[in-house]
Amino acid sequence: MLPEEIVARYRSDGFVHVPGVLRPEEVERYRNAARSVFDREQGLHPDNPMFKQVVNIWRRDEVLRELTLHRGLAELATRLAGVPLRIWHDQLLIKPPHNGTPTEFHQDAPYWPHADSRHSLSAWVALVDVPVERGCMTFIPGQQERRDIRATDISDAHDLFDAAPDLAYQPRVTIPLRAGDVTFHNGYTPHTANANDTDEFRLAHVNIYVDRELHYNGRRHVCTDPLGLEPGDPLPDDSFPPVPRDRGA
Ligand code: AKG
Repeated sequence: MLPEEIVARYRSDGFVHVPGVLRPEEVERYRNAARSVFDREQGLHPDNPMFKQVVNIWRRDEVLRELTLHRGLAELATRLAGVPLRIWHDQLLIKPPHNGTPTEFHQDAPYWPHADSRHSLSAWVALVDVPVERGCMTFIPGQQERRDIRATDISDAHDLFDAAPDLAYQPRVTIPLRAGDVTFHNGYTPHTANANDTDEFRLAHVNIYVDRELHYNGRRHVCTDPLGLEPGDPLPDDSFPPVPRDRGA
């Protein structure tokens, strides 16, 4: 169970680092699976040097499905969020060695077609050691109540600060991770990840959890476009599984 102090820190900062969530043997299994996905899947934007982004791998890979639906991670996320959750989507974000391209500052939730959402958060799971030089995350603390910022361009280093100039002068917190560590961040916490300037792959698996009771708002998104949802519909359980799953499910 998470100490109250960690939950309090998440609530005030909008992110928190939880070391050692995965055991070394789990990490190795998921890392091998992620590496083979890198070799066999094209990802969303094949020409983008920022990362290879493979979405909803839980539907195609039995091993990574376990990570996306991981009970321990879902329990931690639920404790932090304080509301029942479902998976919105997962994503493998793989930065090859010396990729030369950071993921620029943004909030996540403005991209999503959600209404009535009480909380959303991501679990960013390090499948390798991620020192600063390999592309770990940096957060701007205490900004998770901001709802005034448009969706910004993650390939433009200035766009978030054009949209919200005051953020340029806020302190930033950079969190290097050991393999098996996780950072959880609120869907509205501004964050960035630097380029991978090492000889090793940066392998990160991200579980994105959202309020189980939210509704689709009608906007286009790669995860909902194929489903024919109407504005006001709940997200269907088969595509966006409620978590933690019932034991044995
Ligand atoms: C996220 O998980 O929301 C990110 O933006 C991750 C960026 C990255 O890992 O490069």
